[in-house]
Amino acid sequence: MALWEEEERMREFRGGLIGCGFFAVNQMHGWHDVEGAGIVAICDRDPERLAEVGDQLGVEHRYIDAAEMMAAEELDFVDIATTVQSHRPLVELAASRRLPAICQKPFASSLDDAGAMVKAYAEAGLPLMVHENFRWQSPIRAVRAVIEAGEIGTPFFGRISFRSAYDVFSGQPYLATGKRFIIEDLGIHILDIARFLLGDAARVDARTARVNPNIAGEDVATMLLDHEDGAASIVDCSYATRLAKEPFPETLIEIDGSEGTIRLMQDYRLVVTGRSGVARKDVSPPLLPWASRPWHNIQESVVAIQQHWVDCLRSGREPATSGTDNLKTLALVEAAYESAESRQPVEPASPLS
Ligand code: NAD
Ligand code: 89V
Repeated sequence: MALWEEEERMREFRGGLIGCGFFAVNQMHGWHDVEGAGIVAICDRDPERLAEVGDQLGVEHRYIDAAEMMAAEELDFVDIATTVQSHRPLVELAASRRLPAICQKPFASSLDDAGAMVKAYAEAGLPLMVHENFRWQSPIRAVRAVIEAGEIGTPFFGRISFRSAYDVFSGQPYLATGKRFIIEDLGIHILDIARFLLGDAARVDARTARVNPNIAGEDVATMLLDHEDGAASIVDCSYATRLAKEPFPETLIEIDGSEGTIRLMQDYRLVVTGRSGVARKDVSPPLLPWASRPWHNIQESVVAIQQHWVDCLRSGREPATSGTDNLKTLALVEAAYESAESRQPVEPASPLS
């Protein structure tokens, strides 16, 4: 169902961004590149961050309180770029003001909170999207396109792997302090990619480790997934892996199918061995004018997911990573922690049942 009458839907949508921290700068640049929407007001409870981002990106309307911004501005949506603790109150506030919302990952730190946000938006009849951008990276989409084309037949095995020793803590110091780290912050993206490529998973068996003594949570996770369509996959993540050439933030992928294989290797090299023979392709993401290596892969995906949001608002389509969809990724995160704790396979919960 389209939300707006035709004329209304063709105008530029007015967004308000909440949380002007480390990652929001990418989102702000992304909004400049997106067609059909722009950010007209920003909010951060930290006046310094507010001033810095407002000055850098040229936004005059600035608020330290999200409720005030929502009341004072004529907004079509809000983009919530804060850390997880504030997601539920901000999303519920936006729902109460009947504002479509994008919320950063991790959507919530519990399935109950996530389910409550999804329920609030379902009752309001409004769109809610989780900013789960990794599946929007062009190399990942290239892999999915090969599977969809039937080039390798029916997939029966996958390995979705993110191994690095990149210092993520200097940009995001909070990552070093939480009881949970790599599955909740990074594994959540990689589990979502596994779902995107091989479908939903019915069981997960996980092991975790903490190698870096200076952080509180786990920095290594190895997960075995049983997908509902019959494939098995290994999702492995590490921030304790020193390699000859640092691959951050590349996700490396192996998919084996009944008719062939896909390999997405370091430096964005894609090799497909399939029905049409062997094909090699460079699937490097473009370096956008405002982007910087090695983050350009993630930065490009920010533009793609935000454009998808605008296209969905216009058409009334449900976003691919809607709140409802993301519950399944979040349920895998929870199941992985439970499995690592019990050392037993765990079936992810069905949060809305
Ligand atoms: P950050 O701490 O640098 O920024 C968060 C900002 O939100 C801070 O400036 C803080 O003052 C502000 N804030 C918090 N609560 C607020 C509230 N109630 N009202 C107004 N302002 C509030 O964090 P970050 O590193 O930018 O991460 C933000 C989110 O983005 C996290 O959930 C993180 O997991 C996610 N993230 C996603 C990606 C990705 O690729 N999708 C990459 C990095 C971070
Ligand atoms: O994407 C993220 O959520 C980031 C990073 C890539 C550093 O893990 O926190």
